[in-house]
Amino acid sequence: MLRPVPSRTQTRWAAVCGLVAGAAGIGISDLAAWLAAPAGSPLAAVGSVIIDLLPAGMVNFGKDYLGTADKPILLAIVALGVIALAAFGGIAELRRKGAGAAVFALVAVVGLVAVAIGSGSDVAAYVPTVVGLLLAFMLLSSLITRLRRWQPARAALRPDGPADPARRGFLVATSVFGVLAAAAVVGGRVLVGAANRVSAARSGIRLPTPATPAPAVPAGADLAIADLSPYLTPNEDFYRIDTALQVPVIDPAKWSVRVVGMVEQEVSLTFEELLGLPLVEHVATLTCVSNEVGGNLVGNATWLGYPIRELLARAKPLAGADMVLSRSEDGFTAGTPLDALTDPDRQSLLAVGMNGEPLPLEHGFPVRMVVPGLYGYVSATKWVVELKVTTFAEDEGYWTPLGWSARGPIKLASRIDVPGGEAPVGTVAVAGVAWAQHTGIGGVEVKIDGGDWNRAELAETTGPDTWRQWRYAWDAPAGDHELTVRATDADGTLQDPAEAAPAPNGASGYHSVRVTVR
Ligand SMILES: Nc1nc2c(c(=O)[nH]1)N[C@H]1C(S)=C(S)[C@@H](COP(=O)(O)O)O[C@H]1N2
Ligand SMILES: [Mo]
Repeated sequence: MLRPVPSRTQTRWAAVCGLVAGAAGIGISDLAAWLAAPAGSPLAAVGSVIIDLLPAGMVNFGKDYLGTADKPILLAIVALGVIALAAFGGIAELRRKGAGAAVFALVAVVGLVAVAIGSGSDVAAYVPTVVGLLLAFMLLSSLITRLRRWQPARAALRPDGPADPARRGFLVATSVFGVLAAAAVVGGRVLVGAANRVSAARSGIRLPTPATPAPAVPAGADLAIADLSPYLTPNEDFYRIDTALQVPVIDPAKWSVRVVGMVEQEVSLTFEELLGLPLVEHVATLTCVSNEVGGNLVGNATWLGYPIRELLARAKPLAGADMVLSRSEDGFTAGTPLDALTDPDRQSLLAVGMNGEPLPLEHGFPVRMVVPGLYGYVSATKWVVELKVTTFAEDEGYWTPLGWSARGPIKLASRIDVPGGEAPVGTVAVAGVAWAQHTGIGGVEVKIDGGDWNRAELAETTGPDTWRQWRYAWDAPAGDHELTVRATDADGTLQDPAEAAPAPNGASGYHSVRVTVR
């Protein structure tokens, strides 16, 4: 079939369509990266790969002559390259349906390869490129369809004929989407750029040596059984719970926390001042009130921070105050009993470090609270910016009006991690973790089917604020079995067997697993 050869005007407009769609793709992928996966910006990923491929001499030349503008300039060059290819894709799409899609897909593949080089196994990092590609192509094909309808080739034959509604439709759509695409490019860059700058600032932080180091983790704290939760939870495996749609991006140079409310003296502290104070290191197990029996919204880390009691001592709480309402940069609040924060025997920290690194962005960078013994929703405010000394009568934390208790001490709990669903006949290691933060675990027992409770062996710990691993050597006979665990705290209190859902103040009941032995 013969296709009409597009006129030059039409070809030019097709290039404009490609350009608009390409820009939209870049902008949308950056916005998606900002929302979902900051490492997933294809533009930034391609930029990083180019920097890695360039000879060091050239990179340094760029730094010397362009200063900190080197990266924005590189990204602008990459973006222009993408847009030029997209313009070509527009022309290709006009000539032959689907040809533009091929050009766009090719550009996206380059982006995906760059993302793969940068952040490998993180699946979320690929989403922004794919979303950008799909939207860019949808836009391109819709603009090209309008362009075909307009047929400037024919319109050009009668330049002063009646206004062509198809022409108007095409021009309006192209300019509206052109403006939106430009806004997306600028907005996406600004937002992702801010996230990347803060990540870079975080990488540049050297945490001070603690004035009070945590006790060394005893070798016997980790039984090193396959699939048993490690004593210390690596940051990348640490559970994450928050109300933030978007991880707050806070420049540490601009961060400060203020102590206000029922105090003699308002106090404020910058990040630099905080790092200059004598910091304490403390190992503590964080737990979410939403954790189901046997669930994994619990993790153990070495925290580095400044005791909140010291900060409160400077502010001098007034008589009558019984709560501190901590507020995060994104508006979350937690109501913590004042005495849990002033207690000289409880290491409640304004934490800056987690397992030897600055806090990861999603775990509260630059500063969060950690209070041993209390569920996160009433104590562990991430991205904390204000501590208001107040009363339970006067104020309530974010979750309290939504049906959760105002006070949230962590319930004594235990969990079976291994074996999974199956085990071989013979001696099987049954193992897990148990926690009773701030009291400590005194014992763990395991029951097989309807039998007696058997005492498990307890691993060591750095102190009462962390979970404890436990194991029990089970002589497993063939068949289907049910294993159940229960713990006793260091005061001799037995774990509550009554089954309760997480709301309003934490789940209770014993964890059981079914195992098939053969
Ligand atoms: N700013 C902020 N801090 C927050 C929350 C939140 O939603 N926003 N959630 C809390 C809850 S419910 C828990 S269990 C802990 C979880 O901390 P993590 O995500 O570092 O594990 O953070 C607490 N701090
Ligand atoms: Mo939580």
